[in-house]
Amino acid sequence: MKAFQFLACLLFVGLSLNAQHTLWYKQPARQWDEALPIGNGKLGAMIFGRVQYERIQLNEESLWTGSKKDLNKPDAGKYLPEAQKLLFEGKYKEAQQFIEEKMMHPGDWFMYQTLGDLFLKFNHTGEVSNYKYSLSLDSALAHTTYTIDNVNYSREAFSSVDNNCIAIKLCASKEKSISFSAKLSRKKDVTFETAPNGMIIMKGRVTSGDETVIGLNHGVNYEAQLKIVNRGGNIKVQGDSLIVEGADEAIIYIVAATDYWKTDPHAVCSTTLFAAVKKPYEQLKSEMITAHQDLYNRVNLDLGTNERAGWPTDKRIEAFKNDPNDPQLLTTYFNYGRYLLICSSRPNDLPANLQGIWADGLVPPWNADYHININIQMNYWPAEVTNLSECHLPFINFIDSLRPAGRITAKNTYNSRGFVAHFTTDPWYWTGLTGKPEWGMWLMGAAWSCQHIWEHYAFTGDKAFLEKEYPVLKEAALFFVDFLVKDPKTGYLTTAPSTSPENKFIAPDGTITNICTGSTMDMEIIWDLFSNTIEASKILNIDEAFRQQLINKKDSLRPLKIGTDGRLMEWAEPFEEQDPGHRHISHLFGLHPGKEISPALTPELAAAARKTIDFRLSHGGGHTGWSRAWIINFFARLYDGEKAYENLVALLQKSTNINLFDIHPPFQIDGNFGGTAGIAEMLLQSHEGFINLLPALPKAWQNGSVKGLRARGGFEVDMEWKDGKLTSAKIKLDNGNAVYAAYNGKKIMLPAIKGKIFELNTQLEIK
Ligand code: FUC
Repeated sequence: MKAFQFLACLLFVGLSLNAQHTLWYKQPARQWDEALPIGNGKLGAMIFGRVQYERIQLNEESLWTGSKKDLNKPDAGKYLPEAQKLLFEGKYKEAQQFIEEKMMHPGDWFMYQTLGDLFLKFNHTGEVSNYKYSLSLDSALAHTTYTIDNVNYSREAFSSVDNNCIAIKLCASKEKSISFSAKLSRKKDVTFETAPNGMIIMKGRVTSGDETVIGLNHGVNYEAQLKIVNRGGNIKVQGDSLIVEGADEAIIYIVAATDYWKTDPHAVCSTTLFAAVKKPYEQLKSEMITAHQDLYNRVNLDLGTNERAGWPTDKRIEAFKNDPNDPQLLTTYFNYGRYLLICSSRPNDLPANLQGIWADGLVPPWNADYHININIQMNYWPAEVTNLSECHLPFINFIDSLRPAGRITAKNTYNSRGFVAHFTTDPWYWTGLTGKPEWGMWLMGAAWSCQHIWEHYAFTGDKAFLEKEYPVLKEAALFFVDFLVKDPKTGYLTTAPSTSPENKFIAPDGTITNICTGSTMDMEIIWDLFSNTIEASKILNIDEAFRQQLINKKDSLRPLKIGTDGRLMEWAEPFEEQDPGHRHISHLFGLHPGKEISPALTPELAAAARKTIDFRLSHGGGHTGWSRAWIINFFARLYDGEKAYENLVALLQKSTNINLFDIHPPFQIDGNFGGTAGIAEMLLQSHEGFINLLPALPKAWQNGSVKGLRARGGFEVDMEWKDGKLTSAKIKLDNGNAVYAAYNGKKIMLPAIKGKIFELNTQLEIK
C-alpha cells in the first residue's frame, strides 16, 4: 500500500484527537463491558481492539425472542373491588396475597439477544508497538492501530446510517500485509453458509437462551450477511471461515435484518449489502459522519481542562477515583451520553433499551427490555435539553404502540377505559399485570411515559405533533378518570392497588408488604399527566368537557404530605420503609422529572424533598448508577450545584466502567443518559416557566461555556461563564415566544420576536 493511502486511512485517527470527543486506550478491551460501542440506531457493534484475535460483537435492535402474547390474567377485574376493600381496611398482607393470586399473570419474559460475533484471526508474529485503540465521539469511528515489524496497521469501524451496515476497513503501510481469517459465530439457533465470493451468511430463528426457566419462546427469524472486499491478495473459503491472504487492504461489510418488521430478512440483507458494497468506502464513511454530526455537533460543552487531557481514558477514570479534578472527563461523559443516544435511538427505530442496543449473549441482564418504571424514561431525559429531539421519537412511537394491548389490560384488569401499562414491556408491546407484587403491581408505566409526549411538545412547540399525539395523552388520562377511587377515610381520590416502585413498607401490624393505596409517586404522575393533558387540550382548543373532568379530578387527588420528620411521605400513611436507602426515590418524581415540586413554587415541599434525599443517601442510597444519576437531577432542581456535582463525581467514581458505560452493576445505559441530563440540568432549566441560566453551577466549574442547549418554548441557549459567574448568554427565540430569563435572582423579559437572538451580559441586560 502506498504511504499516502495509509496516511489517508489514519487521517481521521489524527483529527479526532480532541480529547473531549475521544475515548482511547493503550491496550484492548479485556472484556465485553470495556469494549467500544458503535451504532446507527438499528445495527450496533462492540469493538474489542485486539491485535491477534479480534472480537466484534454484533447486535440488531429487533432481535427478540417471543412474540405477541396476552399476558393478562383472565377475569382479573372481577377481583378488583375485593382487593380495594381489603386495602382500605388496612389488611395489606391479605390484599397482597389476594392480588397476586387472583389478578396477576405469572409473566413470560422475552429477551433481546446478541446477533452474534465476528472473529478476526491474524497471523501476526512480531512484537506490537504504537498500539492505540479509540472511539471518536464526534465522527463516530472506532480505530485500532499498531505497528509490527515496521508495518503500521489500522482498522477502522463504523455503523452506516444511510446504508444500515457495519463497515470495517483494514489497511497497512506495506503492500500485501493484510492477512486474516474471518468467522461469524453464535451459540444457538444458527446456520452458516460461506461462498467463495467472500461472503458468509448466518441465519436462524431465535429461541429463549434459558429454556429451563422460560420455555422456548420462539422469536424472530434473522439473517446476517458478511462480505469482504479485498484490494490485492486473495480470499478463500475454509469451513465456516473466509481467509484473506496478502491483501493491500480489505473492507468487511456486515448487514442484518429480522422479520420483526414483517419483511423478509434475506431479501432485506441482500439489497442492503449490495447497495453498501457498491458505494465507494470513503463516501459511505463521509455520509455516516455527516448524518452523525448533524445531531452531535449541535451542542458544545467546555468545562475546562488540565494535564489529564492527554491521558488515556482508563487512566483518567482511575485517577478520578482519588482526585476528581478532571472537568474534561465530565465533558467527555456528557458527550458520550449524547453519542450513545444518537447511536441507539434514531427516528423510525425501536427505542433504546436497558442497554441501548448493545447486549452480549442470549440472556442479557433484565432481558435488556423496556423497563418503564424509570429506566427507559431516564434514557430519554437528555433528548430534548441536549438538542436531540428527533432521537426522542422512537420512544414516543413506542408509547403509541402500547395502546391496543393497554386498552385490553385496562378493561380486563381494572374495569376501566383508556390504556394502562405496568413496570416493564418489550417490542411485543404487552401491558399485563405480571410477575411479583413487589415490582409487578405498579400501573403507571404508560402514564409516566406520556410525560415524554408533553416534553417533546414543550421543547419544540410543534402543534401538529401535539395534535397527533393528544389522543395518547387522553387515553392515558381516561384510564385514571375511571380507575381513581375515593378513599373512604379521607374522601380524596386515590389509586388502589398501588406501590411505590419496588420499596416495601412496614405496616402498623408489623407485616412488611408493598401494595398500598395512593403511593406518593402515583399521585404525582397522575397530577403530571392530568396537568399536561389539560394544557394540551387548551392549546389545541378541543375537548372542553373532558378537560373540565380532569380539572375536577386533579383538584381532588390526595395531596402530597410531609411526615413528622420533615421528609416527603412515600406512602399515604406514615409507614416506615423497609429499605431506607432504596434505589428508587419514587416519591420525588414531582421534583424531577416532574414539575409539581420546586424551590421557587413550592418551597416547603422542596425542603421536604431535600430531607428525603439526604435520608436516602445517609442510608446507602444511590448505589446503582441510575439511582445516582437521578440524585444529580434532584439536586440540580434544588439549585444545589455542590451536591449535584458531588453525586456526579460519585457516578463516575463508583458506577462507571473504563469505557464510560454506566453500571448498575452490570452495565445499564440509563445512568449514562441520566448523568448527561443531570449535567444539562445543572446548567440550564426551564420547567418552572422561565429560562433559568446556570441554576446549579458548582465551584469546580469556574470557567466554561456551553452552546446549543434547548429550553422549553422553543429556545436555543448558549452561555459563557468566568470565575463562577455568567459573563454572557445568547438566547434564540426559534418560535418567537416571549420569555423570562433568570440568573442569580434577577429576571429579564425577552419580548416575542421570532428568530431573534438576545445577547445578555452578566447583569442580565440585553447587549
Ligand atoms: C428496575 C430497578 C432495577 C433495575 C431494573 C432494570 O426495576 O429496580 O434496579 O434497574 O429496573
